[in-house]
Amino acid sequence: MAKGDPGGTTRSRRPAPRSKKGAAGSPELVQLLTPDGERIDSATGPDGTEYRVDFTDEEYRGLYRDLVMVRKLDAEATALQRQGELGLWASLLGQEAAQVGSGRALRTQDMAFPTYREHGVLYCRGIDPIMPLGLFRGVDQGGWDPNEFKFNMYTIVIGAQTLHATGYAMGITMDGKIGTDDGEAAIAYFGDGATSQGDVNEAFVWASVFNAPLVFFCQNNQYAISEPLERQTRVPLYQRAAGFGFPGVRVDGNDVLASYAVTRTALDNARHGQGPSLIEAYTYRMGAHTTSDDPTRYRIASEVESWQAKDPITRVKAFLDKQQIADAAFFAEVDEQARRESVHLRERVLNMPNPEPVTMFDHVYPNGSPLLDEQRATFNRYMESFEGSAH
Ligand SMILES: Cc1ncc(C[n+]2csc(CCOP(=O)(O)OP(=O)(O)O)c2C)c(N)n1
Ligand SMILES: [Mg+2]
Repeated sequence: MAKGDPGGTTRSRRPAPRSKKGAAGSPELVQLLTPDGERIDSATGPDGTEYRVDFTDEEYRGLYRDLVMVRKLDAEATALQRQGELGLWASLLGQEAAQVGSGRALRTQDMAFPTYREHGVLYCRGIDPIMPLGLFRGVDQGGWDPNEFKFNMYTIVIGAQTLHATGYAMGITMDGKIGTDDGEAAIAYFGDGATSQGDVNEAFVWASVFNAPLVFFCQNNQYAISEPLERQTRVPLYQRAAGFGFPGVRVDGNDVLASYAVTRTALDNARHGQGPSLIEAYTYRMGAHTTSDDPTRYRIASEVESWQAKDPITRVKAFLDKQQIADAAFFAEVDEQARRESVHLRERVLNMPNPEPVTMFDHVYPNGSPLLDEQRATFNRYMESFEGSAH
């Protein structure tokens, strides 16, 4: 999607379709685009909030392009891992709408705290998509500047980033950067499994009692590796928020429009001093947990097929097509761009230089440390011991 402020302007708009409370099959789910590509004008959340989006045709096309791009780049990364070029990859397949919708809802000044799967949000923040591949190839530790892009480093420790985000958001308040349209907010991404972690529950408490400008964005992809959702909770996850004293909403995470709408509203509420909220993006991990996992060991094919019918990209394509917002030439051009960029990504990954082993001691502390200097010297002596040998 083009840079700017999608949904926030008043250029040529589509006429309003119907309005709806909840969505088909689930009275709790905020949905603005059905799996068949039907637009719903507005949807009401559990606390009565009305959600709607107001995009130009160009912005709709931009969202479609984002979704196709992130899926294609992700597929390329999976292929690279299969060919031994990455150590591991955590695919976002199936979660594109939750990530692009929420990622595009962030304003420039907002800070995001990802897990290890948020390649779509990373893309929306304008970070070169090769960055996480360097991390999973083991040639660097991520490589992007969190402050420049307002996107923190990937976090593998489940739930830890929710505490980092809470501290950051409390800092926003202490700096007096809330209360206006230009105010700041933070968003913490985590999974359904992470909700069972102490860190996440502690983050809920702290964010709540300090009224932190923070959006907890839980992508409920139904699994924590092989553990299904029913092993994490007896109540819908968004309802947990009530016990901590802030609002929660469940959104159709395969609907890019609804994901955008709920995230934009939650962030704007936070920046205006209304405190934290929880978004449960109800979605499905279509692929394996990571390339080290075999999901056929713990879930049945018919379940996967039932979610294929709710594909996040197919429904946007159907909508664009039905509304004649895009034609065959546009779809072909997007596919071609995605193909070109994935080839380019592959070429660049294969040409990433291998770092000197001793560089692992760099960047640990900004100003170094005597202990690390000693370890570096020991390591250098160890490496030198191989010089002249066949190893
Ligand atoms: C503190 C901690 N415990 C265990 C793990 C191992 N682990 C890695 S991913 C994962 C499951 C996470 O599931 P979820 O929060 O639903 O996120 P998803 O991978 O589905 O996006 C676990 C248990 C870890 N990385 N960190
Ligand atoms: Mg999960």
